[in-house]
Amino acid sequence: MKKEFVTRYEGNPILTKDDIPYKVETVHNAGVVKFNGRYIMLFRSHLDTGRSIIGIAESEDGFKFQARPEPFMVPSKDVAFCEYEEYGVEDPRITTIEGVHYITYSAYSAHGVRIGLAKTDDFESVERIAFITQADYRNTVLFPEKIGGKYVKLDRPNSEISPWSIWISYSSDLRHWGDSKIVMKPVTYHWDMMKIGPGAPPIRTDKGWLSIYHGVFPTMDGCVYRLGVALHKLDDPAQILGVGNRWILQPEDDWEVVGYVHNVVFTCGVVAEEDGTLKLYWGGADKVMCAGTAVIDELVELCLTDSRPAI
Ligand code: BMA
Repeated sequence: MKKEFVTRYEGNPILTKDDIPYKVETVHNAGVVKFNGRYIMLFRSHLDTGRSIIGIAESEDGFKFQARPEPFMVPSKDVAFCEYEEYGVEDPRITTIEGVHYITYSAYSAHGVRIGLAKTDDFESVERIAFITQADYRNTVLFPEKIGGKYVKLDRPNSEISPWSIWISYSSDLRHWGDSKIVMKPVTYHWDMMKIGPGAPPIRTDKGWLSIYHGVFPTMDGCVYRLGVALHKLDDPAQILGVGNRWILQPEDDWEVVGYVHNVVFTCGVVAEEDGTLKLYWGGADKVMCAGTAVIDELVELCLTDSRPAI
């Protein structure tokens, strides 16, 4: 049996608050994409008000990142958006579709948390498009291509009356979404039994869309956030071909076990490389950014050969 699926980068954590040219308390839960041969990271930071903004950093090698002097997204002042972003913007995920980089982010306000969609061509300026959920949603990823002529997203509605599960929805224009269906649920007395949510945007493999998700287990000492994998059918991603029974990453390094929120590894970003590996990025204990690598085929095999039920 394979021992570890993710090899941690020896220089972790790769980005902390000390690397940021303005005052922040944390650097975590970042989306990452390759753009013009460089890696662009959009990371979340808590300010000392307890509210969050989104910063930007760049790298040549995907591990050593340099933060830019100014944040990339702060709560909007635009009347169309400000009411729903007053308490902050969080957890950006980046998906490139037909050359446009779309950013899904959690928008917090007195009305709860919902998902905003923004876009950029160049990571210099950003344009908000719309809110693509109502409250109470805080994890949404877009697939990187249209499937069956439609844009596709995974998200995780919060629920008081059923386990928090992953749903799929479709859209013709990225603004209006429908035909929603549940695709994946937590499993009782399993590492992801309390709640699951989409993590990094899915990546295409020969055998299906590989999706890295987070799962939460409640303990007497609080919740533990870990990462797992699921494989969705290429031409019909509502069908799950397998969900890995084992987690692929759990809090182990000191900065994953102790931080702003203890015992958390939480991903918003992955980059698939041409050599069949991927770079995985995760927030450690809601305080620092970490990175590691994995072999894509091994994660796909885990989904297909050691699978727990999707529903
Ligand atoms: C989730 C989100 C994430 C956070 C995680 C662990 O509900 O709030 O942003 O990383 O909890 O605190």
